[in-house]
Amino acid sequence: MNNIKTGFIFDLDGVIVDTAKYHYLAWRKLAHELGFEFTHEQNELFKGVSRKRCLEILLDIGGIKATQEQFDTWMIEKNVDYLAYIENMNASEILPDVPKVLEYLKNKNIPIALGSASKNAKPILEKVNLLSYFNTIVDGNNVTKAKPDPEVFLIAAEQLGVAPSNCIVFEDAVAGIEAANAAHMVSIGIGDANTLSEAKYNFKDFTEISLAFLDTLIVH
Ligand code: B16
Ligand code: MG
Repeated sequence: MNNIKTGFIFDLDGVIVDTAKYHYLAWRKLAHELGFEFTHEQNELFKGVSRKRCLEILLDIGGIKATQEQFDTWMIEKNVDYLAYIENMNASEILPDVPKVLEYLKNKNIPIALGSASKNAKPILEKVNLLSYFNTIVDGNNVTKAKPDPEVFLIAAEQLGVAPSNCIVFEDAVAGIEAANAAHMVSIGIGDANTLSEAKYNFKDFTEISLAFLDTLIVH
């Protein structure tokens, strides 16, 4: 019988795959069309942030006022370009040791959720062949409030049937760590420890996470 009461929730971009580089290319293309530059540094502001909020920030950077119609058109245009960039993604783009961790949890029958701001999460997981590891996918299509609101993670916990305080969240974005903490979950920052200083634990990537450490997080 599976008596494990712990659930694991993974963010997508920056945790499972590096789609940030494709988001960047699509936003930069739009910025160029609108006549301004969009840098890698500015792209950092977009991590974990919803598509709508990203466009608002981009237009602020370019000093552009948009009508609602233009705003909607540019949202669609960015996503069409983004989908073209990710079209050929495959398993080679999975970040190091992510499959090892997923496999370990799956073999222990531990429920696993995706908790992402992206509305393209499911097709991306399909492309990289990881969809079958997830008991539930909660993404930008299922939430009304974006991270740092805890909604995405609370829905994931509910769908996994696990108490929020027994959920572990892997996140690469400041807003995501804030959301996990607000949900009273165990937050694990993946990336720069200084940037993600609010996380309970910090790792550069999954190669630093041992299976013994995962065991310490699992409540029976
Ligand atoms: P989409 P995550 C986030 O993914 C990205 O980090 C962020 O840059 C992007 O704007 C957001 O998804 C929405 O993505 O345009 O595909 O709906 O880190 O929450 O997995
Ligand atoms: Mg992310």
